[in-house]
Amino acid sequence: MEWTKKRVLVIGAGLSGQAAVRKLRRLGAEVFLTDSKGMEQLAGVEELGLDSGHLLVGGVPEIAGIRSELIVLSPGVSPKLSLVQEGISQGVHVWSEVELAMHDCPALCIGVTGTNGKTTTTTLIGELAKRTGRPTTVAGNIGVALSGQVEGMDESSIVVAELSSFQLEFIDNLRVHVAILLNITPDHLDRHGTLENYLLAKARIFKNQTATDLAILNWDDPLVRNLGANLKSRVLYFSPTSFLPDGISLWHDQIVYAEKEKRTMIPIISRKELQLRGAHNLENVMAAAGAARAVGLSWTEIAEGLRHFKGVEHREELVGTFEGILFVNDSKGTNTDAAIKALLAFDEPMVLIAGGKNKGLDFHEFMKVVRDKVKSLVLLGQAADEMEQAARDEGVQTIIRATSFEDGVEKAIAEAVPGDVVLLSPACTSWDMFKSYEERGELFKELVRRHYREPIQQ
Ligand code: UMA
Repeated sequence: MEWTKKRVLVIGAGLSGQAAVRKLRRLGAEVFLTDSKGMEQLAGVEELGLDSGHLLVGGVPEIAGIRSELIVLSPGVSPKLSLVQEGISQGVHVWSEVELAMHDCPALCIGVTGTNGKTTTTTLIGELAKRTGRPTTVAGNIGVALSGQVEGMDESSIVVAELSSFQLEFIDNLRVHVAILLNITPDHLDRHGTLENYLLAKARIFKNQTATDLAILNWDDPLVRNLGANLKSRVLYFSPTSFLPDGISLWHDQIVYAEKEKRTMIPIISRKELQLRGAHNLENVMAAAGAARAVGLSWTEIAEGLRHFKGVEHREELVGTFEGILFVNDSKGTNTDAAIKALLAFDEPMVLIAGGKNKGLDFHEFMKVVRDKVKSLVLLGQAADEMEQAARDEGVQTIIRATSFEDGVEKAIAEAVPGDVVLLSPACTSWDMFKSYEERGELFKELVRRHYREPIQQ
């Protein structure tokens, strides 16, 4: 593609938008950046060095005045935005930032999508891929924009990309050589409208695969399993609950790889050797093992990597045990399915801190699990009223309302006794009170540590 003087409009000036601007300018394009926020609310934009004619922040500019040939859309910007709609109606191409990042990158791309487990799986694959000795980059929805991370990579390099439905919605030629779809449960319905649309966006990860590529799919999730029949690529299924004669699955307590044609079954690792807790983590481990095998690691090397992996921050992260109470930070649990999985990973009596900004989800199924697993529910944030109503409908006994995040943590500590778990797993985004789930998780850890001053055991 000829980039010199190509007029490109980047929408959204967050991590993705800024990384896109830097890449486009390196390529020689003429870049316009817009954001609904004003300069005073945007960090890092000044350093991009765009002049006032190209920095169109604090409102929505007229598409006609820009005459852009390409729009690069930040993932958090809805395609329903008038600017995007006008562009599309005028035949302007729309790319997501990941398409721009990868369009000239010759590296092997491993992409991970799904509703939950993406970050754990992406991180784990990154750790495993590094064991091949090949240059490896981990980026994408995980919190680091892909643009800028993949420069200088060649055919021998590996890019491990966490890909969200928002990013996949606007890919064009992005080819994901090893594509993983972990699971699908309702999420981001405020953006996609229906579960079907959300699934369609996720399934775009397979769009440009060829017969030599690999799709790794969850056999136990019918929506995911059914996609396998219509893919151009080879399919590897995994099942965390039952034995598969072809694929990666569970045989008693062993994770095994079986090949029907060769009549072989290779034990990979016993689940007891894994440091990750919870049945859902088996999905992540199995998918990651399949991807690692596809880039040439032996099963023994894979087992070694799996044995060492401790998990990721803000995802069922063990903060520490203070006065006999275990504190768990699952700030990344931003939807009901993730929060349910965190609840099911612990057998101890539990105090749950939940709430934040709802993503258009119904809380009733979640509250059934809360009723069965949780002794006290502390609610906070914008969604607290809606959550309390669902909790009452489902018969949750002890519901406590907090006036702030700090108040919520103090109230949760007051409810807990030695032997309990205090779990932050909000089932909501953090965006009503924080910039990100990371900021929320950091504050949770800090408040807990501050309350106890010194940990009794870590
Ligand atoms: N904006 C507008 N107009 C709009 C909407 C937003 O101008 O109509 C502007 C905002 O004012 C803001 C900018 O767009 O300045 C933010 O863009 P963004 O929301 O795309 O945020 P980025 O900082 O670019 O971060 C994005 C991902 N965020 C989202 O998808 C919401 C990050 O995933 C990702 O790590 C990052 O790109 C790098 O790839 C976060 C996330 O929450 C972790 N993802 C969702 C999830 O995992 O559930 C999908």
